[in-house]
Amino acid sequence: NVSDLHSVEQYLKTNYVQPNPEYTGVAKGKNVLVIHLESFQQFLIGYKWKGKEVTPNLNKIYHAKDTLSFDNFYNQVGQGKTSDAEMMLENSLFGLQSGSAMSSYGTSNTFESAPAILRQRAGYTTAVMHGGAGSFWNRNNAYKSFGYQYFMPLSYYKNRPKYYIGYGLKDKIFFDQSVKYIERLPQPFYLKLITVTNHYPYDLDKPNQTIPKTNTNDETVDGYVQTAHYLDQAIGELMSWMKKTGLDKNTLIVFYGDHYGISGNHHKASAQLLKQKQFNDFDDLKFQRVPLMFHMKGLKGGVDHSYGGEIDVLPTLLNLLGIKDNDTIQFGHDILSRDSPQIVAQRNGDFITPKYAKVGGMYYYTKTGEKITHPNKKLKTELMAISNKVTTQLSLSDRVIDGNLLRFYKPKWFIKIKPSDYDYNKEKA
Ligand code: GP9
Ligand code: MN
Repeated sequence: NVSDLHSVEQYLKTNYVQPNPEYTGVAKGKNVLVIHLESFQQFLIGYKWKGKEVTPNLNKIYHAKDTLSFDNFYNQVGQGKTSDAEMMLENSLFGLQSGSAMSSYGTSNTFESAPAILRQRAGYTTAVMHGGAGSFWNRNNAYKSFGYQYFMPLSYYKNRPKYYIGYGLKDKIFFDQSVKYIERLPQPFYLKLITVTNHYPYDLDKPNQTIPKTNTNDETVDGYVQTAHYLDQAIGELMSWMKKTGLDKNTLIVFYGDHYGISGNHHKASAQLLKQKQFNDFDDLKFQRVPLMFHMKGLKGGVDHSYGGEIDVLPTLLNLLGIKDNDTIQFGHDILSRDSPQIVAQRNGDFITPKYAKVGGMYYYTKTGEKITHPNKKLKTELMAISNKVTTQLSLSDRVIDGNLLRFYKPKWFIKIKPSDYDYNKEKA
């Protein structure tokens, strides 16, 4: 109810973090291409198997001088997996403690999402393309609530038995067929491409297995490098198409991993992959880091070690585009800001900061991974204060979603989204 809204507004006012002025508007007016790297973990960047780089294309992008790469960027998904990542990146609202916010509230809730903000503030044409079923995670309804003008799921693509694995078209085929739609998008566009081949249990047809499996003998882990390698090749093909068309000159590409691929109950195999002797819950949290990269011709790039999470991507992107967000209800902040608290909440109340982490009820020193078993009074107070900030941030975000509070608040420049304005059926495109 409205009193909840006041506590949300109060919290956001006191916790507002000024964006980094050095980056304000550096990508103003550019196309924004968001590439969703399915189940892609940060450790794959630079990882070699049998002397071969698993992801040579993404490695090159990661180290390029015009790429801003983050190496302490964490996924913050709950049970909603991909859909929680989408909820966070489009709204800077967390998914829920259980279930999928996009499935349960995507149809009926009021949102003030990225596509609507970019369209209303800067005339962007907005679209999502995905080689899987449009109904998965309730996307075909949620995207209307987010104000996406176009959504092209599998029904827009030519599908053949060999084209499809797991949850959708193989990424190379998906990209290859998407380019004719991308060419027809009015610019500037805000376009999200959702990949899917690098998805548990990492099946891939023999001709595409161009790197050997790993040998942990955990069959749900050993195929991971093969589908990651395949995804990377698909990215390489897309990047050369971008170059050929000149789109690379006026497009900011946002790469992000949506969540971990190897889940928390494969410690033995994960330790083998990382050539580590021991591997505990804290190692697992770090192992689940995912990439975030902003790649754009002329961008002052480099590897930034700031701690941040998926909740922070939208505010960071809006600052790069020169779009103000100080009157929106968003729970993240610009990762590049010097005033960032660098407290990265996990959906279950765990957290990590440059100094401390809380994983499964145990506290750790982040730098060394050492357990904090007997904190003195001062340290205990500090750890409790961080823990309280995390639970407050999560519970207020939950209230916005559970209470559909954006019905009662919008920035004065924002025009309320009408989902009925959008129709994603193919014949109407
Ligand atoms: C489904 C695909 C996979 O369309 O995005 O979703 P996930 O299982 O990772 O949530
Ligand atoms: Mn996913």
